[in-house]
Amino acid sequence: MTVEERIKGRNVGVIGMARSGIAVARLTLQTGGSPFVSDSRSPEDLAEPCRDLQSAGVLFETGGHTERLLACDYLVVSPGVPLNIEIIQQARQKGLPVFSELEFASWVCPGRIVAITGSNGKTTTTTLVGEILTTGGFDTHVCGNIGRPFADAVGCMTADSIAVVEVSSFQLETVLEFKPHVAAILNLTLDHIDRHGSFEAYREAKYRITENQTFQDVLILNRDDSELSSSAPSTSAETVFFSAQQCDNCLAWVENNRLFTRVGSEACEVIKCDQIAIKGPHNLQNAATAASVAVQFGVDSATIARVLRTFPGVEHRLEKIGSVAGIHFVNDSKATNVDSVRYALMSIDTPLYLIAGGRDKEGDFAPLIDAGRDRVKGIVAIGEAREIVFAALGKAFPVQFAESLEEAVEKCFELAHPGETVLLSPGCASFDMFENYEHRGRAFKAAVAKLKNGKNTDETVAS
Ligand code: UMA
Ligand code: ADP
Repeated sequence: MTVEERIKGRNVGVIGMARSGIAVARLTLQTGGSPFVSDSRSPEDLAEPCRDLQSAGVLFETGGHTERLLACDYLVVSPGVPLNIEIIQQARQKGLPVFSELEFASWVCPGRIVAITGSNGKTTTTTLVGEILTTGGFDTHVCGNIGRPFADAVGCMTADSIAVVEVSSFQLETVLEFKPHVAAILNLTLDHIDRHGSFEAYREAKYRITENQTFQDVLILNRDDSELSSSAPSTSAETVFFSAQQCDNCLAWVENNRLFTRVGSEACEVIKCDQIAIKGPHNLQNAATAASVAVQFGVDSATIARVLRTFPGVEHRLEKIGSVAGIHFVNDSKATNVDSVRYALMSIDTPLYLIAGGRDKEGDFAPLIDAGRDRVKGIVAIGEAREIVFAALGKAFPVQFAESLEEAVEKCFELAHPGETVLLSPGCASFDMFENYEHRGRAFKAAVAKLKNGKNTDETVAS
């Protein structure tokens, strides 16, 4: 079916009036369809999007989802909307198709699609791939779960453009024909159990990234990830691997502390690992993924190396925010699951004090004992999960509690010595104490800035 047939003249029911829903409504209008947007929040909460939709002449409802949605030709759901809500169940009973914003936007996308998923590293790798392809001369559009909806980006693309789409399990749950030219799965560890119910269901959603790929497409997998190696997705795509270790049949790998890619039958040295600006073993995997994607588009090693040398990483991911009285502070607020904390501990090479906790996501903190044995001098646990952190790690490390993030920062500052690090890497969601992880990261930086002002030193702290 052509895009025209799918959208033009169709009544498109859109669930969710935040970024994705608004972008889907706009794209529907641009493509000649009639959107109807529905949101469970009150009109007071949605004053701004309501105004925008009204001025664009889009029909909408607030305060709940009604049968008006069931009169549409199909529904497009925002990623944050769980699929078990009543209106979606009713739609399915009625035989009404339900698609994700990702699926819908892909119908309209005129260019090639690179889709990147995984439990951790999506935003870092998506941003890095975007930088490399842009530097390589491509008209590149970074979008998706990273913040700018894919449905927003497709309107700015041409047949020569490349969409680099960060893709979440929520978006993949309701794809039908979504078919990336290049897909990458970085890793798979426990996350989002509250939405998917089990690790298996979460993995199944992630693996849908490749279900429509054909032999002309490429699937890039992490050779070092035990889950991806032991239960790889079944696919028709050409499957290639990357590794942060020596690997004979990988497309990108690390050998003698250098990153290599294979171009044809040739091994090409890209860069010495210590020249890569983003640090830590996980970022080596992200760099190898990005190099693997770049090779698909013929980007040369010098261009890849140029970007890897300067790419500073993304805010709230192992972000060095400065030092006070010789004590270093690192903001890793985006570490919302335990595996990202494990990598954070492996990435810092000084003794450290860890601030962890928040809203529990049923992660098992026990792997942090081995990862932190040589470096963690103490832990300050915060938020709803602090007793869980204590129960899991209290026998291995000294654990204290703090009532607030600011108090946690002060406690760590009292404990730490010059040359040591205070690391915020919570391993939990932020919603018990903050609006989101960015808010938590900003609160951490503000607490550190306050320390700095109290100390009246010349040292710098980013805000
Ligand atoms: N809503 C309903 N009915 C419901 C539930 C929610 O109407 O039953 C409404 C809410 O009232 C709200 C809207 O749906 O108005 C929220 O939709 P949304 O959460 O999908 O919000 P968007 O702004 O569209 O953000 C989404 C992604 N959000 C989620 O997946 C939760 C953003 O990822 C993404 O950046 C954005 O689309 C653009 O593509 C965020 C995220 O947290 C960053 N992702 C998760 C993660 O990274 O771990 C997967
Ligand atoms: P995502 O978008 O998947 O959440 P981010 O790039 O935002 O990934 O990073 C989230 C957290 O995971 C940060 O704490 C970061 O340091 C860590 N991280 C980044 N890349 C990886 C990786 N490849 N494996 C494990 N952890 C990672």
